[in-house]
Amino acid sequence: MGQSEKKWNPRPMARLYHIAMSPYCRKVRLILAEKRIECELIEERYWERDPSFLRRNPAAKVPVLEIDGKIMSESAAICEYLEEKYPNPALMPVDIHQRYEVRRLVGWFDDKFHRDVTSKLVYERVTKKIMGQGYPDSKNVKDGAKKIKYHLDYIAWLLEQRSWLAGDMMSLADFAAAAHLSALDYISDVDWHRNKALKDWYAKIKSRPAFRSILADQVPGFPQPSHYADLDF
Ligand SMILES: N[C@@H](CCC(=O)N[C@@H](CS)C(=O)NCC(=O)O)C(=O)O
Repeated sequence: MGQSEKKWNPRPMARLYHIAMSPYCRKVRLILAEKRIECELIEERYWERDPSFLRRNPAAKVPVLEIDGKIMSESAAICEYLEEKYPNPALMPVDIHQRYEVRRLVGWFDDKFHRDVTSKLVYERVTKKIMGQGYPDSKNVKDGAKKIKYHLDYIAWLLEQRSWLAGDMMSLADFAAAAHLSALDYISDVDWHRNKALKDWYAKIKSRPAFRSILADQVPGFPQPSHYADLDF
């Protein structure tokens, strides 16, 4: 292969099996992009249970990342691997207590926030339709819409004391939160006017080059709202 061919057709360093609206997949995409790791995205309709997908991840969940000759699943483990293997830019603080805080918040968003909010809004409104599982359960949607308020207030409360969610540096915790919020923002379920600190934080993270691929997402049957990719939302 000639030099120019290499330049125009670089071999992807990584391959991510994902679905666009999955917060866990979005988090991994953001971390890969922050670390400037090129990644080929492959849509994996996990509910179709493709045998090759089940071989890659018997847990049948996305994201699945192929990198460095390995196949990886579980987004938190993937992100920590990326952090250790590709430490620049650093997305984990050095101090052990601050590292704990990052991990606590990643857990908060990927477990509690997901259970309270993302699963009740994104999955009910979007994923169910894509999977052909019928209409949103209005009780769940109502519950998610109620609970997101408390979570947005919690984020705002954290940001009143810190410049980033887990402390004074941008970390995996910010990307975990932004991954969920960006999926919710795609369906206009985040009230950015609820708190200025919250909006300013999201504006900072949204304007990072790493966010571009997520802002370009188009989910068939769900047109992107105009504010979604707008940096002055
Ligand atoms: N703990 C996993 C959760 C991944 C997950 O639940 N992904 C969803 C899509 S957002 C999925 O693949 N669900 C399929 C299933 O539960 O069968 C992670 O962090 O990677």
